[in-house]
Parts: sequence; C-alpha cells; structure tokens
Amino acid sequence: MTTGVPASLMRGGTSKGLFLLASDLPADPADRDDLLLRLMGSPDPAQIDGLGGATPVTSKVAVVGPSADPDHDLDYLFLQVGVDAATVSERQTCGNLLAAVGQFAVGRGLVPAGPERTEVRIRMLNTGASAVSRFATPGGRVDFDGDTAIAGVPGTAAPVLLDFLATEGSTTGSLLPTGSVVDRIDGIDVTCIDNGMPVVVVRAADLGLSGYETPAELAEAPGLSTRIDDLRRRAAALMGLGDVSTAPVPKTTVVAPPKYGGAISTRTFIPVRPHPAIGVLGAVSVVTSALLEGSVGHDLLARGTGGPLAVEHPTGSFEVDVALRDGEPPRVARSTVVRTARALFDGVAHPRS
Ligand code: NQM
Repeated sequence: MTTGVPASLMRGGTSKGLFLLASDLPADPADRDDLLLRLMGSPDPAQIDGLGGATPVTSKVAVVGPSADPDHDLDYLFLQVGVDAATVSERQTCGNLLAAVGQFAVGRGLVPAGPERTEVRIRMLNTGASAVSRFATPGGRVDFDGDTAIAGVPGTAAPVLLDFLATEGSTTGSLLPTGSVVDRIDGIDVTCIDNGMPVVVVRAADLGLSGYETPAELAEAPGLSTRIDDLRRRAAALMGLGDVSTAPVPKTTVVAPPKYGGAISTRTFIPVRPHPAIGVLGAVSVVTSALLEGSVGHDLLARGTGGPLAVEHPTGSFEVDVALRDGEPPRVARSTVVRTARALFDGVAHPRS
C-alpha cells in the first residue's frame, strides 16, 4: 500500500494545481518527481488515474515552505507536470498558482493571518524573483475590496494583489535576452523578452493568422504547432536557454490589434498548445515588450490615459500594470496584477503504486 501525502487542490487565477508542503515530499528531486507523476496520473492524455486535469494549466504542482531567506516569508517552487509525457519541469514559475500560495500557507499555519488582510513575501525558487501577495484573510471579512471577477473563471472571489519584484531577466539573466529589441527568425520579426517569463512575441499576420482565432482553431491549424515549435527553439538558442525540447519555455505569444477596447490582443502557446487565456508572468512579459519602442507589438498597442493595460486573450482580458524606468537600456520599475484564488479541496492524495 502506497502512503498518501497531505495535499490541497487550489485554483490560482486561471490555473489549478496540487499544493504540497516541501516537508511532506522526498528531498531527492528524482524521488519527488516520481511521486508527483504518480499523484498527477502522468503520463496519460486523460490523467485518469491521478489528480491532473489533462491540460497544461491543470497539471501543475506548487511546493511551499517557510523561506530560508530572511527577506521572504515563504519559498514557492512551481513544477509543471507533463500530461502525456513523464516530465516534471522546474524551468518556469507560474504567476497564476502564485496567487493561491498565501492562502495555502495561512491554512497550513506557515504564516500568521492578519485580522482582515494578510501580506506575505514570496520567493519564487524557480527564478529567484520575489512577489508580495496581499489577500483577504480566510475567515475574515472577504469583501474588504469587493469581490472581483477575472476572465476565464466563472463567478467572483476575493482579490489577490500580486506585486512582482526583480522578475526582469529572471530566467535568462536579461530583460532582452538576445540583446536586441527585435530579432529576425525564419524570415519574420520577433521580440524575445523575459520579465518573469521568457516569451517570443510574434505578429499574427506574419504567421498567416488573424490573431483572433479560438484555441481550438489554433490547435487544428495545419502545420502551426510545428512552426511555433521551430520558432521557439530557434529563439531559445538566441535567448541562451539551451535545449528546450522538453521544457515548457519559452512561450510564444501572437499579437494583433485590440478588438474589444483593450490594449493588445494575444494568443499564447504553452509551449505549443494554445493557452485558453494567458499566463500571469506571460502577460506581464508581453506588456513589457509592447511598451518598448520598436518592439513587435509596440505599433499595435492602444494606450489609454495610463494605468493598467488590458491584455485581450481568448476568454476575456487581463489587466497588467508595468512601469518602466526612464533611460536606456530599458529597465522595469514594477509589475502588478490582480488575480483571485481559492482552496477547492484539502485532504490526502494517494499516488498510483
Ligand atoms: O505565466 C501558463 C498559467 C501559466 C503560467 C503557462 C503563468 C505565468 O496560465 O505566470 O501563470 O504559460 O505555462 O498559469
């Protein structure tokens, strides 16, 4: 009989994942990954014998513990578990699951809850970047800011405010990892950017797309996933990411003029499957890119009177606030987003034997 592991299933933003305490997992990464594959039911396109939801945004794991760093309260390690492949990758973080880390930590007694509002400083172990998460204390008044709806999630829930610190170049070492605002790959212009997530930004028209296709239409477009994979692998070499054949990064985001009053329209591939919405740090990176003079997407950006920019995606839009510092080379002052999160289930997860 295989021993169960205490776990919570949580929704963070538009993703869902298994949350575990670091102290409940094997210290050896190979043993940990073997256990996670058996818990999530991978490899199997349906993840029928495990807790994974059979898509990349529902095949995720967050490992949380007290931080070993005095400037942080919590350490958060994100693990992307392959659905139909036996892979567990540490090569990216996830800003969506990050939104649920604070609630999970309060529930497990890792951090004290404030009377109404709790604030935690989280170190994202995958990239070394930091975030400050502010959210309503569970059991406290959950309506201190009013409930919030986010696109891609039915209903409303209490908001989680995420302030990102030092996400610039956190995976590749540089905001513009190729050293240029624009590179030419395979005959088309791309902008390679890393403000917390390495992303290759491409104009929809350059791939023969309108940029307003549904994820299903993109998944079925003949030859598109091969083209995207080829593009991201070549971009990865320029970005210094090495072999990304089994890595979930870099992402590719296809941009087009906004259609619904937002700032820019996006379709994102993770790394070749169409995203139903857009990742958090993915959106932060795409907005950062579009703010840079001369980038792919800068000419498409509709800017209002300042403040957050609305990133249109297949299921709605997502407001991202990125402030750049003045001067050259471009540097990021801060990035802020609002998400919602909630615990779905607490209990003991049983791995396949
Ligand atoms: O970019 C999907 C998601 C993500 C990651 C992905 C994320 C982020 O929707 O920070 O949130 O791009 O793999 O959760």
